[in-house]
Amino acid sequence: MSRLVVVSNRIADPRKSAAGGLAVALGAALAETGGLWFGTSGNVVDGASADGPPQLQRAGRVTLATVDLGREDHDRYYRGYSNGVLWPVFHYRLDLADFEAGHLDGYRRVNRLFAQRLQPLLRPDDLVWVHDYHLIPLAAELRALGCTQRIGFFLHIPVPPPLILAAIPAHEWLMRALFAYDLVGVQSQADLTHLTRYLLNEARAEQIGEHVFGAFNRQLRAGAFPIGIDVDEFAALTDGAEAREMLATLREQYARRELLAGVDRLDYSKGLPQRVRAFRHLLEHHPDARHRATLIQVAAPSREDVPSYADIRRELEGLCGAVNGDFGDIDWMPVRHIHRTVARRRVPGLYRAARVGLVTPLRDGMNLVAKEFVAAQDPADPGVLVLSRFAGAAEQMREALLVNPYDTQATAEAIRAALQMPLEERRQRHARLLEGIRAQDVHWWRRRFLEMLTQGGG
Ligand code: GDG
Repeated sequence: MSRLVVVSNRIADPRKSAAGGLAVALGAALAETGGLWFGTSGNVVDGASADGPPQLQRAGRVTLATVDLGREDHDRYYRGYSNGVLWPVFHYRLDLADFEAGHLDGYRRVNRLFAQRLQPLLRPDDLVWVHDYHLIPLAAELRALGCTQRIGFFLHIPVPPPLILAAIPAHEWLMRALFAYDLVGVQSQADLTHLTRYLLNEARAEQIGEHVFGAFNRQLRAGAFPIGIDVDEFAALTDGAEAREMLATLREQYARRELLAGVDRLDYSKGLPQRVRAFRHLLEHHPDARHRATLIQVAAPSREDVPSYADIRRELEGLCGAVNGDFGDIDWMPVRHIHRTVARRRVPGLYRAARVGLVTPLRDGMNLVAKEFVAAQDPADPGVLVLSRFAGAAEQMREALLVNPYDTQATAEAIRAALQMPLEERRQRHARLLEGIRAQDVHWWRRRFLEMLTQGGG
């Protein structure tokens, strides 16, 4: 069996309890093959990026290799290009993209630096798996250094329609770089359709087989690999002391009320203002919900050095404040907006206490919160998931109440339907959803991707 090498912008120690499901899943695959995980350390150093080989650290059978980035490299590659250009454009937000040329230079430079530091660590029969939009050109840089290993790429965020991609000034260069990979994985069928159309119409690739494309003297295979969660790990977390304590506290505090819960990074793609407006609409038009329904919205701080993130925070705070001011009472606060990261071990307690889980992004690659919410429910008395049709997860989770988050009234009606849903229907929907997320969990995702990468086609 080939050694697995995972490359991502940040690495997480799979043994640490703060590590999320993805780190756990990749950690298991890495441990099986005595693998290597390569990425930035998260330390930003003054001046230039660190010279010399990466820092190596053992984590059980896994080797963690990290590089420190210099301030300017970090700013241009991470904040400027990855999160100031690629993130907004891939989430259909051309209006938020800042196409400053210096950002692209930094992005190229850091990808080259990654390749230079990684290449000496690679063995000829390694299987290399690169993650996400920060590292699109990495395989091209590795190939330029002579690497012939099989290299796969998985994009965690959506692929927008071709004409949106084509607005990126260097889109030809960026998308051409995909041909250095043997396999490119995306989250959903919609993403795969957009990618295919881009490759055929914009990159003028030739279609060689189903999802196999030829251009620039290379072949590229693409596929949809919807990511899942580790359902058992999440169930164990739900059963843990901290989640139980959270659940007990919320049940006591909200004994006579019904909770709606949202847990997101504070990101404009997550549709948080739209969600609060829908909740406001509910309170405005259905007075019976007043004094009864309470929305707890955890909005974990994220990318605070990118200006559009500061804007969304202010907008959300304004909306929540107005709902509380207009509808709240001495003994009832309609919205609790928590701008803090809640400990991972407590999160399932909040999910389980909620009658309704609100997952209403404007665009999302997959959205793991939707799956975690389902995994955390009590099958005998489960909460209802209200899910945006624009989350990748909506392709799989058809038994959720699917909504268009731009449609305030319809979203408010779906929340109302969720609050009023009879027990039997809640159980049936939950059972089907749980079956789905179990069958297509994170291990299934990882196995399918790696099997296809191993089999070839490139
Ligand atoms: C990208 C894609 C795709 C959130 N708040 C807190 C917290 N979280 C955890 C959730 C969940 C994770 O963060 C968020 O995952 P998502 O999938 O919702 O979203 P992104 O971070 O945008 O991830 C996305 C994903 O990659 C995987 O491919 O699904 O579409 O955008 O696990 O629970 N965790 C803790 N405290 C919080 O306050 N501990």
